[in-house]
Parts: sequence; C-alpha cells; structure tokens
Amino acid sequence: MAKVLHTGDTHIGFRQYGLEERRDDFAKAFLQVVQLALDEEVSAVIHAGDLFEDRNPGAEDLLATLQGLSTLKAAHIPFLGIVGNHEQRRGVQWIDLFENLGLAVHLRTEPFDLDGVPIYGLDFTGRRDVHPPRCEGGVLVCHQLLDQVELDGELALETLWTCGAQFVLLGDYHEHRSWRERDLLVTYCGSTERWMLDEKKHRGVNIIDLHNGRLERHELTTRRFLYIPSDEDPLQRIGNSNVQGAVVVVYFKATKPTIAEIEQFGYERGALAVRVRDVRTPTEHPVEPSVNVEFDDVEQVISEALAKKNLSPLACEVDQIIRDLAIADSNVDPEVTALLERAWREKQ
Ligand SMILES: [Mn+2]
Repeated sequence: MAKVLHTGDTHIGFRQYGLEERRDDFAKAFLQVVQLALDEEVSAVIHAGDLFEDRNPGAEDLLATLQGLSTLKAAHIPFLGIVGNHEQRRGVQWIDLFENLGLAVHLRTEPFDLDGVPIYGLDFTGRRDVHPPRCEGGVLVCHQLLDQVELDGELALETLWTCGAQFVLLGDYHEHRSWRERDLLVTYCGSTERWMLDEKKHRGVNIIDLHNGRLERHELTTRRFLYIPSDEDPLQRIGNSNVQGAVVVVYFKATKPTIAEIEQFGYERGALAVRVRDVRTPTEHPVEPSVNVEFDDVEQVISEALAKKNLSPLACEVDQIIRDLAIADSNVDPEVTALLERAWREKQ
C-alpha cells in the first residue's frame, strides 16, 4: 500500500511537427501510464501538471483522457492532479471538470488523505518566487522550476527542506531528477513523450513507496527517435538504420549533403519526420544557406523557443493572440488591451 505513480508533463494534444501521428503518441503515452498504474497496483496516480498541451484540448484529446481516467476509476485508483502552466485557464480548470465528473481530485493546500498520508497540491503560480505551503508529514505536488534545474528557477530547493513534506513531487522540468536530504525526497518525473528534440533520454514515470521512500523508474515505450551526431555522415547512418516510422534528428555542420538531401533520403526510407539541426556557429557560415529548414513548422519552432523563455501566463496569452490567425490584425490591439485590462482588474 501507499505505492504511488508520479507522472506529469503528458502534453496530450500536442500536434508535434504538425503530425496527427505525434498527437496520437502523446495520448498513447498517457494510456500506457494508466495501464502501468493498473499493472503495478498503485494506490494513486499523482499528476504534477501539464496533462494537456494547451488550455483548449480537442475532442479526441479529451476522449483519450476520459478513457484513461475512467479506466483508473474502474480500478479504484484515484487520479490526483494539479494545474500546469500549459493548460492553465482563467476560471474553471480541466481538473475541476474531471473532479466534478468523479474522475479526479484537484489537489490543493487543504490536503487529500491517501490511506492516512496527507497529499497537498499547488497549481502553477507563475515565474515569481514560490513559497511552499506547510505540508507536515506528507506529500507536496507542484509544477515549478527549481533553481537546481534552471538558474532563474522560481522555486528554491532550499525552501523545500523546511516545508515539512517528506516527498515533493514535481512537474514542469521534462527530465527525471531527484534530490534527497534527511527525510525528504524531491523529484521530477519527466515528460512521457519527447516534447522537445533535446529530450533524448528514455521517457518514464516514478513509482514511489511512501512508506520506505523507495523510488523506482519505469520506462515507457515511446516513438523511436534516431539521433545522428554532427560527426557522423547522416546519409550513411540513415541508410544503415531502420528509420521506418521514426523521428530522425540530424545534427549537422557540414555543407554536403544539403539539408534538403538529408530530409528527402530520410522520408524515402520511411521516417515519420526528419529534423535537421544546424549546429555550425554563425562565424563558420556567415551566409545562411538553409532557407527551407523547418519552414513547414515555423509555429512549432516559435513555440519551442518561447517555452524556453519562461514567459508569464499573461505574456503567453499575448503571444497567442498575436499569432492566432483567426484574430484579424486590426483586432490584435483591442484584444490585447482587453486582456491586460482584465488582468489589471484581477490584481486590484
Ligand atoms: Mn511541461
């Protein structure tokens, strides 16, 4: 008993590289985690935020999510979650809707009792300093960046040693990490599919025994990514590998073959996607020849770059308004003004 599955950063609904196959992969990873929870007979699934890629998941994303949550409910495994930065809405949150349907519990600073262990939750609070609540003898679940993983991370690891919790289960950072000091375990579970190209390691989840503090990693079976370093000949490597259905990632610093040739060869060999990353330093190539790189996916490149900037939810909303093609250019100003006025009023 009191063995919990800690997951997060599922990003259901992410149509990575503009591909339906990838959207499907993110939902499947969630269902795989649900199956693992059943197989491992855990007492609860604890989700540390970013269940969805954004705050408007599509019907197919909701369907997969409801299937997963219903499966857990039928197996009497509670799903305990918080809100991450990606899915955060003004007003009602998705987790509230699932809670209303009896399929989930929205963890809050008032603890949920799991077989005698108090479980506290803190929704994503923005990129400002975070002060953890008191969590005496229990588990704190939150979605923030620790100063140990990002220099300007808003949550200081130091403050967690004194919050009273025995376990701090984190989401937001997409790699598995953990720290132990005295009786406290602090851990990131990592994302369940590769959300960015540099998430090279195997994806997985944490299974934690709340009685003895033991943490086990369980790897997930996810879409194959073939990483080709810049010192290898990409055409030769692709030719010698089974790339059928895989995402091929080429780090590239030579001038031959061309990026277009690498892409074409990868697709001919059956790759699902070919991403070429130019790793030459600007001084090596003052004239940028790779005009076609990522052109079909420019929105995605911008999203990935912005995600690294740790913008506030408000700044992200401004960005979404500006990039939303459904909003006419002449309406961008009034939309942004209205948004800022709303935010200002909420602060009063
Ligand atoms: Mn995330």
